[in-house]
Amino acid sequence: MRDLTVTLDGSGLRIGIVAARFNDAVVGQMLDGTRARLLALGVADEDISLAWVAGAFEIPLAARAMATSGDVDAVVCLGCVIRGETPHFDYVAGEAAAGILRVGLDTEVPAVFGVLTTDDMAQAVERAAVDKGDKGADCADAAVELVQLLRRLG
Ligand code: INI
Repeated sequence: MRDLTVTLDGSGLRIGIVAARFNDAVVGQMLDGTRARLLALGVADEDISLAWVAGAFEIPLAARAMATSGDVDAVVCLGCVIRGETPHFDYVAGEAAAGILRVGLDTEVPAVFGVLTTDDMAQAVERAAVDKGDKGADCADAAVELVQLLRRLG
């Protein structure tokens, strides 16, 4: 069997982050986790670009613009949609997920889905906090891994 596992080496990579301001306390935790892990993987701080948007629904368009700019190798999309806080949870969460997936497939620039979809704020904090679930760090790993895997697959 040919093993295509890649090493998580972020040196020289340029990573874009699109972060949604809605539920910014949670998203801020994920942002901290993403940035810290990218630096730990060797990404230079000046090669990390951050753009804020209003909510998760706005993420796909901004992510697409970043992906097609030629300035980044991957886009990490960070947001938090809480079921209890909106009757249109399914639309916001579903369209954000579908849109972010499309960005990756259409542009071939990895777009990582770091949008928490939870029933309540406690679940969101549990998954986002750097000293708990550290979802932001997972997104950094996913971005670097996918860039390296696509390079390897040619
Ligand atoms: N946006 C979020 O990122 N999270 C939410 O929980 C949320 N709620 O609860 O509605 C939310 N709504 C805003 C939406 O993403 C857009 O910004 C807004 O509809 C304007 O297009």
